[in-house]
Amino acid sequence: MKFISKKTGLAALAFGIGLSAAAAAWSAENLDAVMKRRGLTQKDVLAAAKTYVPTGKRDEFIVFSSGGQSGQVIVYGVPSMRILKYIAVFTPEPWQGYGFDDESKAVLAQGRIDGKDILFGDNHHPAISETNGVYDGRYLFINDKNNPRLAVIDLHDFETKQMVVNPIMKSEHGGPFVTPNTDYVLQAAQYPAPLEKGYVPLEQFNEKYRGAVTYWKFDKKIGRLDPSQSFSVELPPYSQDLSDFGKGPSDGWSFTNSFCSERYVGGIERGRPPFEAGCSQKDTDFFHMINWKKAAELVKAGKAKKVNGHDMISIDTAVAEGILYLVPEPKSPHGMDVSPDGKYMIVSGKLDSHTYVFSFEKMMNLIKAKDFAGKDPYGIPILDLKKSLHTQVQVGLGPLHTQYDSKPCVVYTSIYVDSQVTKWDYCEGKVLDKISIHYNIGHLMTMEGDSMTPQGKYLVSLNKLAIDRFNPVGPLHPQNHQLIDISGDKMQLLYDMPVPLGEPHYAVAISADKLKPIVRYKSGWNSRTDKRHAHRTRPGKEKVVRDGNTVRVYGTTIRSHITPEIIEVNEGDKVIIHMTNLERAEDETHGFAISGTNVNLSLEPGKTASATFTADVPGVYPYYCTEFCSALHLEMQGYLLVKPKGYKEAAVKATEGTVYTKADYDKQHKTNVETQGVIDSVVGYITARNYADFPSVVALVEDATEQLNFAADTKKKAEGFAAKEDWQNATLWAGQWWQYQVKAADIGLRAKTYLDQNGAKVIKK
Ligand code: RUQ
Ligand code: CUA
Repeated sequence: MKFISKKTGLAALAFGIGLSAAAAAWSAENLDAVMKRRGLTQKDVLAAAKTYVPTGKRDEFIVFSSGGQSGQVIVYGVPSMRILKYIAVFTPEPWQGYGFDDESKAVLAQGRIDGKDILFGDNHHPAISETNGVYDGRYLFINDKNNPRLAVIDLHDFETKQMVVNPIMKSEHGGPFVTPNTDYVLQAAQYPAPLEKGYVPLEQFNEKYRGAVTYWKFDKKIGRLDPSQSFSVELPPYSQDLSDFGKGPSDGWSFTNSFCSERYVGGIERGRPPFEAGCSQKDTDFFHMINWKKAAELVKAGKAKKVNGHDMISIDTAVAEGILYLVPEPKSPHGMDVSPDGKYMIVSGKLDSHTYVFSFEKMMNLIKAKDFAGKDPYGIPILDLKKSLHTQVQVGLGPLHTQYDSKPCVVYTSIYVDSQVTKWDYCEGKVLDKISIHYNIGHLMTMEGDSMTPQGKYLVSLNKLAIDRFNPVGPLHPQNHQLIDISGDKMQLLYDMPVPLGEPHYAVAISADKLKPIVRYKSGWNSRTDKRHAHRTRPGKEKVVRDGNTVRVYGTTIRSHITPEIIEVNEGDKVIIHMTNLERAEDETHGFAISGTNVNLSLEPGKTASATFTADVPGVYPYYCTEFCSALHLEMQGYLLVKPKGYKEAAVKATEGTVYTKADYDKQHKTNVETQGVIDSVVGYITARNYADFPSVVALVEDATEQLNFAADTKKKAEGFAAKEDWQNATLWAGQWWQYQVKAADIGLRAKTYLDQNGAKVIKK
């Protein structure tokens, strides 16, 4: 059964050339009536007006949010809070073919630990690459706390390209953070553990367990981390936590706080009080100040030692070389946020109601004067807390993270226990405003708020629980992102967005105009390596190559067929399928899935993706395109035939489902000739305009031209068979000729609509 009849198909084409439909009439109901009917207040309507993005319009900022335990990244727009995409990172994701095609499996394989596939990630902190301290929109980094890993996402196509496993840590939390030019990406350990592999009893915690900070070298040109040029600084077994890089005057330094500097090891079952008691005894913990630029020089000078093949500067070397200091900070701290000008470090202690503003200048003066308050058990100099402080502000109970406004000195701190956001002035040290959020705020985020150029305008509160906020969906609730307007003196709550994908720890937001993602790949592209695919296929060059027991299929997809349509293999063969999507038009993605094989490819325009499997069970396996790509999408199908071992082909003649006559052929031929008239008028319309000035129309025209070339080829075939009075082949090829025409016309109409909507000009009559 055909999806559209030939008649209506043609009518639709003709309609497309004609006038557009009249604008839909507006409903007679006015705003007051709607407010009354839906029980909305003035305030609600104002908030709605501030977040509503009309149909066809786009958001001003793009948010990259951690997807928490889903191992993914959630992309959404501000102010609309519309979700745009999940980026697959540490976890297989079938829609994107991630973990289902060979190319992305290779990325996931980089994240193996001790040879094991780790298909879960606990994402915490996304970070956008910077140039001169400003978000440049090129790369996104995200960490996995549970397995100490880091991933690189290229924002030119929003795909995960690389994963690295920390060579010395067992868990990791404070990262990633980037230097102002993204030459290094920082990752700080969380739970202390032996740095070398193997077992060490907890009794040797103080001597053998360690923390660390790793500085991953990033090559911005190729967009990859370089493990061979990366290094770590060994730290005491204090649970390191959030970190930040210095900037401006503090560029060259990094700051990493810690909790449980008591070095408590717990053990309820051994009759000891639990971790929570032993880790919160002291009034202060320590943050670590590390001169990473000098550390990099020390590594170059050969002063690092190798641990698991990785360069690490020991605590002793760091102390002797004067690159490591400790500063007391409020207990159980959870944020470390360097001011946009790089002069201050703001730290909050979860168990303190104050937020502390440290002065980089004061701390450097203490270091220069060797004015230390003491040493920790590992010999690291400790600065005096009071002498390091710029100011201390009472912001509320359980302060966590701080983000910066575009207005000078203005910051926002999340207040976990009080469930509030406090707006305050860190220069003057005074509170300016408070707003209650729905529940248990964790991180908070302002637009580009951790860069040197915060954009202000909006703040998102990332709340840990949703409780009764949304329609009930069972015991596992979504979490809640709340959008807050910070453009005025008073904060105003605008919108609640349930986040249905793990605990979103942190998010970053960038001006949408800084992102320039591509809409198609260069033809035959391996998107994971960003190179031409070694097994790409040009149109007409599709083939199946057998080499012993290995069958390699070089296939293509284009509206609306997969080539080849029949793949025949023998039981036990290793099958490798490379599919190239020949389309150029924006959003013409095809999928490729084979029944019972776990094969599912996402083929965006230009992409080549592969699937490798063993055909171990004889049988018939339909395959098809999984994206509704055209009216004949359902017909985008084929068969994988796996023949049993030793199967002998019997000579059976196939019988046709339907037999065609001369009358059928003539009817089809007439339709095709009429259709060509319609196409010619669309082509005339487009070529009379400056379409070459619109790259997306050029891509459409290229695709349409290709379809028309196919149409011309099949026309010849149909007419050739008609000359031989083979009406079966003649009619079927004439049908295919018409298919190509329809696709060409369909693409042509898309181009025409685009030109009409984007102010194309007539260049010739
Ligand atoms: S988390 S609520 Cu950054 Cu992992 Cu703080
Ligand atoms: Cu291609 Cu559906």
